[in-house]
Amino acid sequence: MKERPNIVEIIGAPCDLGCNQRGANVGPAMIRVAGLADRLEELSIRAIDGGDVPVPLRERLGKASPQNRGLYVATIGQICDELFARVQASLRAGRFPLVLGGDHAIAIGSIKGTADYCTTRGAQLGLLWVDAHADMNTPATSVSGNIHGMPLSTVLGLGFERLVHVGGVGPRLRPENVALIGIRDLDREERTFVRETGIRYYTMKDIDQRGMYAVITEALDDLTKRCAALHVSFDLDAVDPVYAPGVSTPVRGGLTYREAHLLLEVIAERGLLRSMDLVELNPMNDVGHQTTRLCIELALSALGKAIV
Ligand SMILES: [Mn+2]
Repeated sequence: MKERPNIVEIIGAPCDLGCNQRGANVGPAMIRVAGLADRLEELSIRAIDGGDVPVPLRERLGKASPQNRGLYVATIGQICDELFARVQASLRAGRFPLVLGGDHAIAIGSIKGTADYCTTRGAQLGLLWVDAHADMNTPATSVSGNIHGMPLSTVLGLGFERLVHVGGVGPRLRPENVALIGIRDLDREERTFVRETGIRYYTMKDIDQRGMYAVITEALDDLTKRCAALHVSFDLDAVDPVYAPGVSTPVRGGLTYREAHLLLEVIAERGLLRSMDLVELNPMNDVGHQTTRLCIELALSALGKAIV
């Protein structure tokens, strides 16, 4: 599967239950209204809108507290089970699932869906996690208890059992097949975990020193030794807040506009990208819809839009 995917299935996951801040649940609607499908069609990519996975209204679930945190874990588990099934169905139909978050917790469903699809076909999935944060907390290390800070450790097999077993299957991803790119804000225990778990990681310092092209080329050269398929989980907060203010947890010192595009352009050139998440757009914090527009542009770069 070297060619550019020519049918993209847009799947919305309008969930903000993984974080304290409201607003990420509006992300998929904003990206659609701003014209994602039309822009894909301009690239001669057929866009099919698969609609949203059902997400219950937060107002009807009650507030999360240390005492009833299980409430959101169970609900996020259901949302991710559904997303797991939807992503697998999309891949089976020969489509490219483009998953719109929602907070980053929803990536548990999409990544497990693609990883399980690959595993059952004897292939390994490579995961590129692009983020300001490592998202590698566990219920034991998390200060906030927010599940959007835990999805990477969850897909590696650590954390809430309900979420580790989304889709009814165990962990399907090997740590050596994961590359974390753009990190600059980690909790203390998370740092130890990132170092010890065996994943590849590239901090903003690495990107500053070596340049994005060298970093992403090295990451891809290694992943593609073992992996015939790639998934990108792109958290908008990886990008500097100057270009992407519309996120829930902005951190200064992030990717420039061009570094973000170059990353995805180089990934697209390899021809192995099978699925992608674009998460953590929070339109409530956006300035003039620029982060929504950036989401669309990044999707186009990942799907093969070249400058010339
Ligand atoms: Mn994240």
